[in-house]
Amino acid sequence: MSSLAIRSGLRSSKKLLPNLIIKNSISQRYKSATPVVSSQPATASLNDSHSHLAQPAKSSISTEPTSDEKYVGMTGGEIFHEKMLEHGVDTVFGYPGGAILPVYDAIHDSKYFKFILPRHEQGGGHMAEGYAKVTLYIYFFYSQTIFLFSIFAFTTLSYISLTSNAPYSIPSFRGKPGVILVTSGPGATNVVTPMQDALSDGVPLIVFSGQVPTPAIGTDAFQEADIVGISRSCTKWNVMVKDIAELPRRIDEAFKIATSGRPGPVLVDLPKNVTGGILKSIKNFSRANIPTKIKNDTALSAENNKSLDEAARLLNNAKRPIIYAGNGVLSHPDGPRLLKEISELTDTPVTTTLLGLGAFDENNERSLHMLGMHGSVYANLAIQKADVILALGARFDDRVTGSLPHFAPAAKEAAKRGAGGIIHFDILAKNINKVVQADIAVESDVVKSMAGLLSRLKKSKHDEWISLVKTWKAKYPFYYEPESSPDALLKPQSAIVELNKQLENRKEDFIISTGVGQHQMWAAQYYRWTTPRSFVTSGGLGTMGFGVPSAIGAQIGAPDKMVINVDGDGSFSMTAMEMATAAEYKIPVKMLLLNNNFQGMVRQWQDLFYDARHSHTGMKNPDFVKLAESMYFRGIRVNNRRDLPAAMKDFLDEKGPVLLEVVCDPREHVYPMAPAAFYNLKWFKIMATRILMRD
Ligand SMILES: Cc1ncc(C[n+]2csc(CCOP(=O)(O)OP(=O)(O)O)c2C)c(N)n1
Ligand SMILES: [Mg+2]
Repeated sequence: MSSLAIRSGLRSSKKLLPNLIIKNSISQRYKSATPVVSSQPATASLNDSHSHLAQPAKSSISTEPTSDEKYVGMTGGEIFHEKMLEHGVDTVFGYPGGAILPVYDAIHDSKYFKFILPRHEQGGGHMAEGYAKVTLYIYFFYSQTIFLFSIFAFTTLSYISLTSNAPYSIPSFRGKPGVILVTSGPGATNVVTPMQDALSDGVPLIVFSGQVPTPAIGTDAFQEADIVGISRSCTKWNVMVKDIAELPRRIDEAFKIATSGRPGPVLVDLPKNVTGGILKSIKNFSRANIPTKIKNDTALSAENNKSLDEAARLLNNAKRPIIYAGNGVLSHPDGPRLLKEISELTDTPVTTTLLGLGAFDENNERSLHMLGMHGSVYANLAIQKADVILALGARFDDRVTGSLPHFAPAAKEAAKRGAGGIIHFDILAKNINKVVQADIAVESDVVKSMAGLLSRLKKSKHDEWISLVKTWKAKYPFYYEPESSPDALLKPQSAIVELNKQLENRKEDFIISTGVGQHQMWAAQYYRWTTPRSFVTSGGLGTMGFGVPSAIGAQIGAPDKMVINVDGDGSFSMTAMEMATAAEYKIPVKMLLLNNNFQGMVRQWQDLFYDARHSHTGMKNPDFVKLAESMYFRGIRVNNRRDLPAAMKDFLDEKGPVLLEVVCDPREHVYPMAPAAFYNLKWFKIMATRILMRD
């Protein structure tokens, strides 16, 4: 019998028969449906290179009954539904299909959560990521029932967690995970990109995928894909639930693993006979043998404390220190505060990665803004000249370091004399010494390590160093050549400058998402980032198409903020259809579309390194205003300097979903730029001088 027939049989009989009889009949049908095949995938995959998970303790199997008994008599779909309530899930993104129908039936008209149906599973996955990226603070303050109690608990727990060696494991501090529920085969494979994106950027994402019934696995059944195998390298952990008795604990593990350590994606594969079957008894799947012992990465070990002593000694004696802060600083509400305190106490300038933007107020005089390939000249000069580099929750991505032999020569030289070096705090062992050899490493929760460091630091002043850095800041600002006249074709940078100007003093009310390309870099460069978790962007993977859906997810996660997606025409076109999702659910996101009618970033590389041969990078775009209007957005277009301020104001004042298309010059390049192979001090000076000379 086809799955559809089973489904319609269920619907018609449901009216007549008691619930339990229907459930039993379904599970009987599954039992006799297909021959049993012996080749079954591994039960759980601990994808260790991405995670903190210790191997299972083999001897710890226990037969003690667990609280799972309360699920006896429920279908797998119903257990899933109850688990969402238990884990405080308020939004599920997803797309149905045959293999996941028992779950969809169980969540029909759920009172527990909102359901968002995207137009493509990739869109749903990025929505879930956008939601997860902004919910760290929101969850705590808005989802808990008693606001005042939350403040009290927050203060107390922060104090305990940061002043003692006791591990703190409050999921809200890690952000709420994004949850997505998809069907088997193409539904599941469409989420591969969001999973890899979440893995690259440390985003807690939980994917529940339907699967063909267990007896059919390995038979090339309709819509069968080995998603456990496919997703092994793009998840922290994945599992196929082969017995309904395992389901409750597997769902619990998924939440725990996605949100602990360095957050990341997990996948739980749900065969249809498991979700459609009924839990009759809980068997011996006790929680004691769960192969997911989370390493205690939040406590500072004796070894960590020794390293912190050494790190403090280097910083206290530094002549030219710099802090290089990444996404890890944003993993806890206290991260940005501690960063500011460390910077102020030790008079140390701070540069951030792309994903670290917002961790440090960029209007602070010690801010050096973003570093790396398209980072500021002054941040890159400072990191090259610094004698002590304190890397906080950042992983020395190649877009940051450029050519490794040329990276941080002064710190490396100081380390040889015992008078400086590179200090690296990271929660993930894999990130330490992966790219750059650290002189001192603290493998632990970054924010906890920062608190430990702060207590060891003494007040210092670096007048000479700070004044040198300020000279660079004045000499090599982010710069572009403005339009030659008010009617000339707009420069894309002008749109970001105008946005920044109009949002001045109210940045905390806004979240910006982006696609990938030049527009993303200009947003990073010309918007002054002041607020933690206000930037939602695809960093490690650089996923075009991320902007539209992640903005929708962010708007759901942070309903009191206004979310603006700064996008490029190429990236936007990949997932623009999700605007229909926004319209359907009345999500008032804004799209600021920088339309250069080109894959601008690739064109830039073709201009610079391929004699300006624009091989397949130009695009004949649709009429974006009409496209927006067809999906119930308001559409506005601007193409000159004179009209930009009024158009931007109109765009920002609009209460409903709106798109502002900024038609702009395709010839612009993102500067500064340090191509990976030539990244050294000399190159930067040449580049910066060239930019200034154009003026
Ligand atoms: C899914 C995906 N495919 C290809 C790329 C390679 N890529 C990086 S930037 C870019 C062009 C982006 O064009 P657009 O979105 O219009 O942004 P612009 O650079 O013009 O601002 C491409 C093709 C990518 N990052 N992601
Ligand atoms: Mg473009």
